[in-house]
Amino acid sequence: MVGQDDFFIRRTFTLAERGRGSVSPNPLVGAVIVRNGKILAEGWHKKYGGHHAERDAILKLAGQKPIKNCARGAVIYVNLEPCAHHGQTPPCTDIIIEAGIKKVVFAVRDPNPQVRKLGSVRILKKAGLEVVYPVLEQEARELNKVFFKNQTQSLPYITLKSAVTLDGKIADARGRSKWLTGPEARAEVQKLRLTHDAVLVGKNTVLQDNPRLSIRLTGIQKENYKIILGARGQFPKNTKLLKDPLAIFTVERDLKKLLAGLYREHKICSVLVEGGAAVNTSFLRSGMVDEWQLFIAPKILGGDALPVFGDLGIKKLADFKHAPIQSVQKIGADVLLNIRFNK
Ligand code: AOF
Ligand code: ZN
Repeated sequence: MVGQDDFFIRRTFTLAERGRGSVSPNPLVGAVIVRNGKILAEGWHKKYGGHHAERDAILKLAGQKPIKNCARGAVIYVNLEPCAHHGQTPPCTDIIIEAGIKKVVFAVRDPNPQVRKLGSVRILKKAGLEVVYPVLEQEARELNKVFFKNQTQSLPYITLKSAVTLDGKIADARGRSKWLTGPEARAEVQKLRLTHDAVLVGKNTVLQDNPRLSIRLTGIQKENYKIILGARGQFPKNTKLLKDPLAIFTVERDLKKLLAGLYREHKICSVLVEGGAAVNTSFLRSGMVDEWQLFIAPKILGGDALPVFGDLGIKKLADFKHAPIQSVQKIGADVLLNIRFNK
């Protein structure tokens, strides 16, 4: 049987999802207010700078009436520890206490150092509230995997995306790669671009394909940063990315420094690395890749075709790189493996 806590925390995950695409660099957060097993109000963080989920739910419940004791004796469920700091919005702990809530159930501690140092749990307990955590912690971390990476390492979350043949090739001997995977898989790549703040490619990809790296999904206006590992001057005049105001050309050799700068200076919270082989190799070697979205086409090229990775410095079998598979999905005629390196 699913316990009540699990049930309502799962509901907060669903509500939190509604903010996807508009709350970054903030986390996805949902909240549910419950009394006697019945939901009184639901809320979620809708956009960056807007009300936090807890406040959204409490304001809905209060309606025209005063906030004071509007949720007397109720339980609030949240997928993240309520904040106690003054950011762009006042502390959630204040409004939770004011609303007369008696118990707070949350999924996972907030990794934000500002929140941590104030200690929401202590504040809530001191005000006489019961506090329960963690609940479904792994799922809650997964939901906000980008936020957790950002807050704990001051780095963007890195997803490597590759499309390969069954024998691990990304292009023929002359570098031609259009198209290995089918239309369904390519549509999936568009979705990946949408859920990341930036797309990153190496200079060979730009010279070879002259890509736009834009998001081509009907009804979507969002434009992403494009990071190109190469100096502007290295590309011919007709290079499409030269005209893109969101294109960042860079010759930074230290990947970690580059990524830290993108996070610090441009608030780029997640980067989709789209190859080619040289970029794939240096990212994998650097240990910076969190996730690998590997599309496998039912094709074989053999021989001189270009492999997805070059030399990784691995000399013997025992030194192989671990690449644990999180999920397997059939997409059209292709297969998508989701691989997690840093879990
Ligand atoms: C919550 N509920 O719905 C969210 C929280 O600048 P602010 O005021 O929006 O604060 C941002 C920080 O607050 C963010 O880094 C994270 O630690 C927390 N986000 N907390 O209690 C929410 N979005
Ligand atoms: Zn808050």
